[in-house]
Amino acid sequence: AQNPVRVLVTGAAGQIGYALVPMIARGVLLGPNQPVILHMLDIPPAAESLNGVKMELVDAAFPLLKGVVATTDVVEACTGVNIAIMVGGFPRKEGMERKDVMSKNVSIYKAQASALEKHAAANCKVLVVANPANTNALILKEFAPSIPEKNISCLTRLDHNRALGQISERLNVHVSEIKNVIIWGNHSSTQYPDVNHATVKLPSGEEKSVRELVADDAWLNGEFISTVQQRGAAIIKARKFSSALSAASAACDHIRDWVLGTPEGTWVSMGVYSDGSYNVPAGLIYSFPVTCQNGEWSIVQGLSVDEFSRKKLDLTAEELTEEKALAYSCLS
Ligand code: NAX
Repeated sequence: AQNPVRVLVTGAAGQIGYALVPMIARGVLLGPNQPVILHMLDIPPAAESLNGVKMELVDAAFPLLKGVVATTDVVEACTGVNIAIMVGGFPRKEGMERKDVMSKNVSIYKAQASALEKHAAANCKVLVVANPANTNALILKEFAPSIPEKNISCLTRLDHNRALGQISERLNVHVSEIKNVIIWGNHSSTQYPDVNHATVKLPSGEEKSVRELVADDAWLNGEFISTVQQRGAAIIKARKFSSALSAASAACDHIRDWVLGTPEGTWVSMGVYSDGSYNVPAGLIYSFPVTCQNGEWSIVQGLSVDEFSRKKLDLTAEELTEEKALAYSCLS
């Protein structure tokens, strides 16, 4: 039998946590043959509720789940973990200044970066889900200098999946037949969902471009983009709570593809450390199209970027540059 993999979920007593931990325990994250030990972290006010989640995990009798650590101690939570999914953070509350929210999250991610650096397993892979996801991941990277930047990422897969979902509904084709959409930039309303390289596999086996099949540039350049950008708000309006099951599912997709690889000819979107590809400023955590192999992502190179797209790539980069400056101003 394979050795269990230790998976940390922070904010595990929250909404996404509640949807995510059973997926992990069922093998959705790393496949049906990989045993896991769950490490769940939350803060003291949520300790009792966290313990309730642990009780339910015990009661679910998952065959792959070899242990559960539920704690409010960040060192205990981080010790020996191979994968860290950072869902815990400080939410923006009505009337709060952006800077105050940023400041809270900067101090959380600074502390958790140090704990991961000191106590996680070598080569631990980190996924930041909590908002502002790109900038929280950047702070984590800065304060965990011994964790390679290749191992730190943020979640834009939900946005990627939302884009696939919109195209699927529009063309009435199954989502699994569509590939190679891209989310560029920030996990925020400035993100750019790009279908210029996306294709659909037709029943004949032939691949056709999404732009050709949709045959409505006004929709693709307008409503499609804003629907994906605003989908989080639409879910809140409908459900009175923010997306949780789709966020948890996307986090599993992100880690599974990173660890087990993307299918040949297919890319996915991940927020990763920019090396200056596509003239995105280096040193931001920015969502790019990536392929994964042997546990490592690489940015897909050489895709054409038209003038319309260029403006959108730059706009979301500008927002991230501002967020970075705001985060740094919270450090001093
Ligand atoms: P909840 O408020 O339900 O859960 C957050 C949990 O984090 C709470 O249990 C809280 O006690 C805990 N927490 C707070 N500070 C902590 C700390 N220092 N250490 C450990 N745990 C801590 O929020 P939920 O709906 O689960 O969303 C979690 C985060 O995901 C939010 O920041 C949210 O904005 C973000 N999202 C990101 C998405 C993405 O695609 N990147 C999409 C979904 C979601 O909106």
